[in-house]
Amino acid sequence: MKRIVVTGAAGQIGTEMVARLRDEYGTDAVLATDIRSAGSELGPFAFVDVTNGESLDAAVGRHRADTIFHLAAVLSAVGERRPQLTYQVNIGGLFNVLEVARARGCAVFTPSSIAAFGPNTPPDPTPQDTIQRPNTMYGVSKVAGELLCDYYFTRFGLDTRGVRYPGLISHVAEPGGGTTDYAVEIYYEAVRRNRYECFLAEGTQLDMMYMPDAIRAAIELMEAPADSLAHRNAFNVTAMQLTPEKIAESIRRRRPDFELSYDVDPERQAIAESWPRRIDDSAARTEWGWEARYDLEAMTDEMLDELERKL
Ligand code: NAD
Ligand code: AKB
Repeated sequence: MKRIVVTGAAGQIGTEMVARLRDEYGTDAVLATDIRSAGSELGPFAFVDVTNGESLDAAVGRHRADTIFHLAAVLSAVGERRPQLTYQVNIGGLFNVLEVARARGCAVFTPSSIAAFGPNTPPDPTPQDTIQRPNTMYGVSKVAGELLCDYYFTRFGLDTRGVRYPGLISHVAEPGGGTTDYAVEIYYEAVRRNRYECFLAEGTQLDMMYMPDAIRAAIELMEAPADSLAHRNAFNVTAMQLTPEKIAESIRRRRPDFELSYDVDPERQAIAESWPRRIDDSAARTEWGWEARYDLEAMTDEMLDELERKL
């Protein structure tokens, strides 16, 4: 990877991915693109709507890119409110990225999600290769994306790689409308008000990961020798299994008066209940040495330190 285009660069992952890639490969080597301009002053930036294949092709060509980190997407909760848009951006946008990459010989990183599983997937542990019948448009788009990326590898020899991220927790850019957003909001509200009203119910367990691990996972997978990969796309990766009350308990080590209450949103609760409780990431560990570094306590300490500084 030497010259990289990042789509969806202004989002929760993109903001930190671009910064990390620029540290690694140089500021000018990384072109950030999005349909909004957040962070555009920090280095090379272009407005690119991934549903417009020509505009994407022009940006990739002008930058002489050899790699695309494709992060532009609509997430699960917004996806249920806007399923048609989700189809266009998540499936149509990925198709454009793969076609541009095919024409220009680029490697492609595309994140899938725990949302690619559904209510009849074995929830604990969820194997790498298993039943995938999600019941959200976001989940449908993620399964289609996994299959498309595999197809472009086997049919055209394109170097496509990807992981199934769990819910990601971070303090730099706020999340973009997912079901796991509560696990970020809880830290912001702990610092702002010392209390949080959670939209998921007590006991709802989901896989989660702290952002620095998620960024490292993407870069390590893209740098892994191709002949070590039996899978290429959609590697299960996880770091911890969290419930709202587990996070609250961890916050109370530092803020003993922190209060957690619940006002459950039935739509997002139903989405969460259709997802795994614990995914098995042994394929990623075996094939490219994946290992998370942050556990809940280390993440909580860093999240609170950073948000206390920021807010
Ligand atoms: P986000 O919502 O924070 O950011 C997505 C970005 O895409 C936004 O900046 C948005 O402006 C941009 N975008 C939307 N439509 C676009 C279009 N038509 N053209 C170009 N850009 C467009 O999302 P994120 O959390 O950064 O997620 C990035 C990727 O990682 C997505 O594929 C998502 O499904 C996946 N993922 C994220 C998480 C998580 O917890 N954040 C978990 C699993 C998978
Ligand atoms: C969401 O909740 O939609 C995302 C995800 C797990 O894909 N954070």
